Formats: sequence, C-alpha cells, structure tokens
Amino acid sequence: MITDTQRFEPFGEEPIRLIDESGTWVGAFTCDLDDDTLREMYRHMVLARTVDERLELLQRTGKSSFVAPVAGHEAAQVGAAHALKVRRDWIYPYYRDTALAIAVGWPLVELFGQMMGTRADTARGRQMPAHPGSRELRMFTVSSPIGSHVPVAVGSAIAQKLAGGGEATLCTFGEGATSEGDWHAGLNFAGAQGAPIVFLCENNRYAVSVDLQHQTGSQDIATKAHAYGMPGYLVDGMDVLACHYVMRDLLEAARDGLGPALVEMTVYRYGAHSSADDDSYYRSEEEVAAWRERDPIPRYRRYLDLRGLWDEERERELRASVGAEIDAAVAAAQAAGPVPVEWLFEDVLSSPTPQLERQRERFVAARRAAAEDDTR
Ligand SMILES: Cc1ncc(C[n+]2csc(CCOP(=O)(O)OP(=O)(O)O)c2C)c(N)n1
Repeated sequence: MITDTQRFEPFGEEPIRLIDESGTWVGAFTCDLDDDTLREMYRHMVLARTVDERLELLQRTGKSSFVAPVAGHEAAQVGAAHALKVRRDWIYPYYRDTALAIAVGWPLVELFGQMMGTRADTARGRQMPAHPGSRELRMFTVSSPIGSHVPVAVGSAIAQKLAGGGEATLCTFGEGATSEGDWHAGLNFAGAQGAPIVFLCENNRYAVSVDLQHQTGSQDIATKAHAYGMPGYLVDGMDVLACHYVMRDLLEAARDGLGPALVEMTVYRYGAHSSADDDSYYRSEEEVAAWRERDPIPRYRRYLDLRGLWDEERERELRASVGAEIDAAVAAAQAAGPVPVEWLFEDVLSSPTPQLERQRERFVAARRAAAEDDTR
C-alpha cells in the first residue's frame, strides 16, 4: 500500500528542508505552529543538549556507567516528538533518543534515576543506562540488540489496527539497524499488513565505527521503502520543522488507516558513539567541525530570531531555567538512594522457588559481609 502526504514527495534525491542554514523559511506552505509550540521545541532541544552534557559529567565522575550522546540528533527527535499524540500513540525508541523521551514528557528525575540506577528509576535499576521506558507514555523500554524492537513495534501497530482505535506507532533506530534481519522482517510485515507505523531512521552515518558506505550499497536508506510497498522520505534531520511536518503528516496518515512509511533523517552525532568509544580512530576532527557548522540548535534559533520570537533575554532565562531544572532532577534522583541489590530477585516469579530463595539469602549475606569488611 503506497501512501503519500499532500505536502511532501517521497523518494526525493535531496533531503526535505523547511528552514535553510540562515534560518529562513523555504517551505512551499505557511508554518501553522503557534508561537508557544515553536518556542517549546527550542526549549526541548536546548534541554536535551544540556542533559547530554550533564550525563557525560555523571559518567566521568562514576555516577553512571554508560552514556549514548544525543547531541546532533535533537532536531530529528524533537520534531518527531511534537508530531505524536502523546500517551495515545505508541513509541518504540532506541538508546540515543534522549531528546525524544524528554520532549514527550519523560520526567527528568526518572531519566537521571535510570541513568544512575537509583530508586527514582521506574525500571528498578534493571536496565542498562540510556534504556528508557515508560508505561504512562506508551514508550516501550529500549532494547539493546540492534533492530530487535522493530518486529515488536510492527506487531504492536498491527494490534492497534485490529483494535481500531486510530493510534499510530513510531519506531526509531539508527542506519546500522537497517542491516539487521529483524529490520527487514519488520518492514516487510508492516507493508504487507498496512500497519499504522512510521519508521524513523536517524542516519548519523556511523554505526559505532562502521561508516555508511560500508553499511549499505543503497543510495540512501529511504529508498529501501520501495521494497516494502511504502513511501520513503529523505529529510534534513538538522531542520526541526522539516522533521516535524513530515512526521506529522505521516503519523496522521497512519492514524487514518493509510499504512506505514519510512523516514530517513540525515543527522550527525557530535559525540563518540558512547562513553565506551573513541571516535578519533575512525573520523577526522575536520569532519566533526564541518557538521558542527550545521548544528540544528543555532539554526533553529536563527529562525525564531527572524520571526521575532526569541532574543538574548529569553536565551539567558532559558539557559538558567534549564540548568536549575537539571540540578533539581539530579539531586532528587540521587536522594532517592541506590537500588537495593535484593530487588534483583523480585518481580520475576509470582512465588520464588526454594532454590531462588536460598540464592537470595546467600547473596544478601555475602553483600552484608562485604559491606562490614569495607567499614573495618
Ligand atoms: C544485534 C547487535 N549487534 C551489535 C550490537 C553492538 N552495537 C551497539 S550500538 C551499535 C551501532 C548501531 O548503530 P546505528 O544503528 O547506526 O545507531 P547509532 O548508534 O549510530 O545511533 C552496535 C553495532 C548490538 N547492540 N546488537
């Protein structure tokens, strides 16, 4: 089933953009977002970038064990988040979606609790850091094996279609995921069943150290949609409004029963793949610097400036309030205290087996002895 939006052509050779580098609107239609929404998108982008910086500090000071930086992906994720009907649509994110999670309203205290494994973590410390999930937000917990959430998201979308509630599903991943069998199985099934799902590929050109040329022989990722009977859109992922409008049209089409779509957003990750990676081995400083020139945050700021929606005073206030919000969330997440290791043994079986009980007792006793040793 091929769907189309009224505003955008699928399979274009050039990425769809609505704001150019100078911040000038270049769309063929008028932007209909109200001023508050336009400013809120900017706030979310700045908040996500600042959270990213704080997470790096927390990891470097041993408070968190792992970080997957989002910087450079903010426009893609915030644009998409604002196209969702939050708490109605279903979200299947991946580990780099910090800005998406923030923009759909994942509380910062839960975010930092998850990153540090404290009692503020609704997953009770059982996930690797950077693996969010939220029942309230209908945000499926991130799964580490690349692409493994794609067939699950499609199954969920098919279930929504059968239930007839008019809900859409968003499923995100990096371009590396498109080389996994799960990805192809998922897209094939979505196309065959007309599932109400939009697949969003955040193409930052690297899967850890593997660059795009070694990832695929395709001219781009969007073109792969042809094979699955759905439209594919190539979008400038550094342009938050292009990301927003394309996602808005496609999620709406999915809710209206017009079937799935694939969107490729061209982004760049400014940081290393994760806190366990050294990117100097596989990309040059010049390349990173060139992409920094295209940073989605100042570009969007220029747009807001040109429309008279932003100024230095607002910028100062925003930076101060974002800093204070993050300080408060980190403090609250830490104050919640570390997750007790005994929680490892809970919530798996309705009544633990005798063996599990014995293991738990031995484990708790060993921990206690180790703690006493430490205090001697
Ligand atoms: C099935 C599987 N293979 C390998 C890995 C190790 N791994 C973790 S992240 C990653 C790169 C994924 O790159 P991409 O999908 O492009 O997303 P990005 O990290 O660039 O945003 C790899 C290979 C994994 N988690 N799962």
